[in-house]
Order: sequence, then C-alpha cells, then structure tokens
Amino acid sequence: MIQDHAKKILNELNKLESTTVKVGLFGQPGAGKSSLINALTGIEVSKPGVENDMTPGKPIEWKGLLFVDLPGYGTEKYPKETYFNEFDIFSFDLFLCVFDGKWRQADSEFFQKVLKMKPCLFVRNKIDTLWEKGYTTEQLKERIHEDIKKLANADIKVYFTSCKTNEGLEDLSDSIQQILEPTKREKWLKEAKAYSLNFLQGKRKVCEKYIAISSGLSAVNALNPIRGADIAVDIGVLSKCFNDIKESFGLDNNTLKQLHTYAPRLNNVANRIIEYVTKAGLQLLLKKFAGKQALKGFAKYVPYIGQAIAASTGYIVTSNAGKMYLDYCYKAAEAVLNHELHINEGTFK
Ligand SMILES: Nc1nc2c(ncn2[C@@H]2O[C@H](COP(=O)(O)OP(=O)(O)OP(=O)(O)O)[C@@H](O)[C@H]2O)c(=O)[nH]1
Ligand SMILES: [Mg+2]
Repeated sequence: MIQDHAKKILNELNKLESTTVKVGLFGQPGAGKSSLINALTGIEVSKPGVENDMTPGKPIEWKGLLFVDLPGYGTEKYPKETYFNEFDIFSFDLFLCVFDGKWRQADSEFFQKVLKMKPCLFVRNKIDTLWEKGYTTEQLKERIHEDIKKLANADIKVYFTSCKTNEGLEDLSDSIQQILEPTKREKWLKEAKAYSLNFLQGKRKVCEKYIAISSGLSAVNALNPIRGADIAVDIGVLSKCFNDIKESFGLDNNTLKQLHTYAPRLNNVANRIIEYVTKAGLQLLLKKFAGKQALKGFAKYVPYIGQAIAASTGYIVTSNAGKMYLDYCYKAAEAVLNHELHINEGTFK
C-alpha cells in the first residue's frame, strides 16, 4: 500500500521536475535576445554582447526552461523548405520575436505561418533607448505597433521591454505563464524570475506543492533517523527540495548576505535560509517541529501522497519544516523584489 503511494509520489515529483518549457527566440543580432533570456530567468545563462554565442537550434537551459536562438528564416543557409523540420518548430511552447528595426519579407512569412500554430509574443526591447527628436515615446511606440501589425498581418500586442530598467518584464513574464498549459505554467512560475508580488505569490503556491510531495517522499523513504524528533526521513530529498526552493526564489548566498543592507530586520531570516539547506541545519530544524499538528492548508495535497503518509509523523514534521522554510524564502524574496522595484523607480525618473 505504502509502496504504491511511494511510486505515485515519485511520479508526481518526476512530473514536476521533468516538465520543460521551450521558448524559441527570433530576432536580429544585437536585438537583446541573450539579455532577455537572462532577464526572464534572473540568471546570467547567456552572454549578452557576444555575437552568436548560441548555436542555432541548441537550447540554453535554466532548470527546465529551454531557450533556443533561431536563425533567420529563408536564407541560403536555412532555406524555407527545410526550416520547420530542421528546428523542430512544432516542439516549441511559444516564440518570442525580439525585434529591433526593419524586417525582411521572409520574416513576415515566417510569423504568419508560426502564428497559426503557436503563441508568439512580439517584444521590442531596449525601450530605454527609444528617442527621436520631435516625437513622444507614445508616438514612437505607436509607430512600432503599426509596423508589427503589417509584419504579422494581424493586430498584435507589442511588449515594450528594457533589460536595463526592467520595464515591461513583469507583463511579458506574466503573459508567458498565462499562455502555458497548467504543468508548464507551474514550471514557469517556479523557475522564472519574479518581477511582481503577484508572480511571487504564484511561485509560493507551486513551491508549496513541491514541498508537500517532497515531504511525502522523504517520509516514505525514511532513511535517516532524526533523534529528538522521533522520526526517520530522507534528508537527501529534503535538502534538495530546500535548495531548489531557495534557487526558485532567486536567493543565492550573495543576495542573502546583502539583504541586511536594505532589510536589516530580515538578517536572521537570511542566515536561517542559508543554514537550513545543509544537512546538519535541516536536522536541527526538524527537531523544532516534533509534536506539531498537521498543517491545515496541506489537506489538498493528500491526493498526491496518500492518506496514510499524510497522517504519518514523518510527513507532518517535514511538511511543517518545509512550510517554514518556504515562508522564510518568500519573505526574503519579497524584500529583494521591493528593493529592485525601488531602484528601478529611480531609473525611470
Ligand atoms: N540600453 C539597453 N541595452 C540593451 C538592452 N538589452 C540588451 N542591451 C545591450 O544590447 C547589446 C546586445 O544584446 P544581446 O542580448 O547580446 O543581443 P542578442 O540579440 O543576443 O545578440 P546576438 O546574440 O548577437 O544575436 C548588449 O550590449 C546589451 O547589453 C536594453 O534593454 N537596453
Ligand atoms: Mg545573443
């Protein structure tokens, strides 16, 4: 019985972990594709300012988010006839068309074809540099919008972004997650960088489910006895889960160590986040939760892990500890986000 559930839990965990979101990027050299990949993941995964640092068709990956630089359509090297097969265009979840200037006729053909099959978001990056004597920013944006309508032969929204000031990234990332089907949406929420409190809350929900499932697996595996808490858990599973949550919230140790400069009240929280991912720290944390009640809000995860496991002391202790770790990460990430928003407000002025 427990073994059946163990399999089910493992399946759920694998589903969360093995899901990918595949994003195709299409756009002129220097339009800001690499910079956007970094902005969306919050990690320096692609080197900006380096021409052709991505091999066409070869994905750059950040924890299941795959980004593929697509070369120009219908060129001598990549003719129209073979393009869709060569780059497996059907395997993408969505496309970002990052443009900067004029389009070729072939680009227009490409988009009219792709738009019929897949979601495609048009991004005008480097909006911080948009300036022309005698025109307001709004007028210039309208002109760009008109160009795009012609290119796509449809009235399509344009996302105006800046990787310098972070303008428009919240809207772009939010639209991406709304396009995706539920499992992929969870992946995007879990691994993409948050530019709004709303997104951060979405991230918290996904991480909570991940904690419930990992706690279930850890309780089933019961490899390591925790003296003082009177349970046995799988410390390896838990430590991986905590570390993953820390990363999902973009909390590397450097960021956490800087937190005291603008959010001194979270100094203790930052230290705990670092401490509790270690196996020794985790054992200490688990002891604190001995004898606690099951978490009320966690009843909704019973279908994933099974009634027997959900009622076990091992699960109750670990899910309580995980929930506390999640709350710490959320608090710290919220402070980091507020700090970034504050800095960028200054940049816009
Ligand atoms: N001002 C400003 N500069 C940007 C922005 N985004 C990117 N850049 C700069 O524009 C240059 C090109 O950016 P990349 O991200 O390398 O562009 P890319 O599309 O990946 O270029 P290729 O890989 O050569 O096709 C770099 O020097 C970036 O720092 C932005 O939003 N604002
Ligand atoms: Mg690039």
